[in-house]
Amino acid sequence: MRIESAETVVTSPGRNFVTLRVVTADGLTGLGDATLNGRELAVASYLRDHVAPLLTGRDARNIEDTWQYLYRGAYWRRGPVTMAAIAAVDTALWDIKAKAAGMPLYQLLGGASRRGALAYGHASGRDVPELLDSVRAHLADGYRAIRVQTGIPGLDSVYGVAASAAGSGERYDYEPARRTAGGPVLPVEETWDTRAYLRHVPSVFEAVREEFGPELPLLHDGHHRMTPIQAAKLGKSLEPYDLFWLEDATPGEDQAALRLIRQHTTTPLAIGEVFNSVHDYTTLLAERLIDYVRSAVTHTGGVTAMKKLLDLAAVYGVRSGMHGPTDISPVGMAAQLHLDLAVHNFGIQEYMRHSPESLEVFRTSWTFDEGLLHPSDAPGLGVDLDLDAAGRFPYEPAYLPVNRLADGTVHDW
Ligand code: GCO
Ligand code: MG
Repeated sequence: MRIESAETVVTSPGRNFVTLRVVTADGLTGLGDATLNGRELAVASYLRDHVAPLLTGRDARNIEDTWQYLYRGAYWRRGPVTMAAIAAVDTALWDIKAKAAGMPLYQLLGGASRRGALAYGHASGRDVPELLDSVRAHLADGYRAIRVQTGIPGLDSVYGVAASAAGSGERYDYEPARRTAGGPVLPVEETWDTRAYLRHVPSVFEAVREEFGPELPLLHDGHHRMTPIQAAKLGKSLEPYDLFWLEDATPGEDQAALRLIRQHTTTPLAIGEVFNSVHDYTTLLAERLIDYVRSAVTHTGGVTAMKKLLDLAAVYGVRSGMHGPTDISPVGMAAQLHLDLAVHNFGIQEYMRHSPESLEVFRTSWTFDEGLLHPSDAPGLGVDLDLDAAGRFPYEPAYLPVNRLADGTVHDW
């Protein structure tokens, strides 16, 4: 099964996506997601200029060997650009293998361990009443687990709060990367105050629990902004509201910081959406400092690497909670849904709905019923790429925001 071509497709149906499309001599097509929000063209060039020439003529069946060839063979290891590129190749080859077998990918990963994957959506509001409306809208749309983010009194714009907290049926999903047609574009700058945040958040969860009761799984993302001692304080102050998890309490590269948080709170902890390798997790797993692994297939080297990471996590009783914002393309999401269905240590799947334009370009077959996602039984990943539709949405430069403290100091966003 010889690889005939490997084409990198950049398209922007409402937001930018990078997709690798691998075609074999016997006519099978595989797709892989390589989208790195705000740095898309770096991965597109890595694939086009450095990886595609190595793929032509290779045997598409040898997924592990191709992974090692691209990882060890590059000499330079890890990093989000490299690992997103390897992920795209790996995912496309799994798509091809499953199509050749005439099976949905999850069958090749061991078969279904559950009926579907519990998904959480992103409720948000500029204030508490708007947030409560957004939670209601998510419940009406079928979500059975909900992430809660709000505006902070005194701050103009805050991570995780959608521009409009629309009602059911309307779009309410948060899209942080801002596009400016025609560029050049500079990132939007936001102002941050951790003390104001720490004062406000417990009252938000109190209001949500009062309105919706104790059952509903609630999640929250700290988005890397706290020091370890501030994160410990927040985890403690949220204990009465029984969170499903507190995510990215501190910047992820400091694994040892999690020790301090863990010593102070029983609020479950999730981390890893900006990680790109199993090596980012070794201390966190071996010392049981986290409860959920947040990596995405797209940024961690694909299905092969994600499965190995989740198997290592299983040894320590740590579960999956794969990253699923809209910047993970429908191809990347589908790959995760197959893993979600197959692995034993599944925890939860983040699921933000893609825009109607994105779903014109990427034809998905997954279903979302009663709060559970299922990847469908279509052979392969179950996603098709409409090249004509992709061509109608050319790339537009976009950046994620930059965060500053009131005195101008750059802070983690
Ligand atoms: C999440 C993430 C996202 C990121 C985004 C950056 O938990 O879903 O924090 O909202 O900010 O993916 O590209
Ligand atoms: Mg996050």
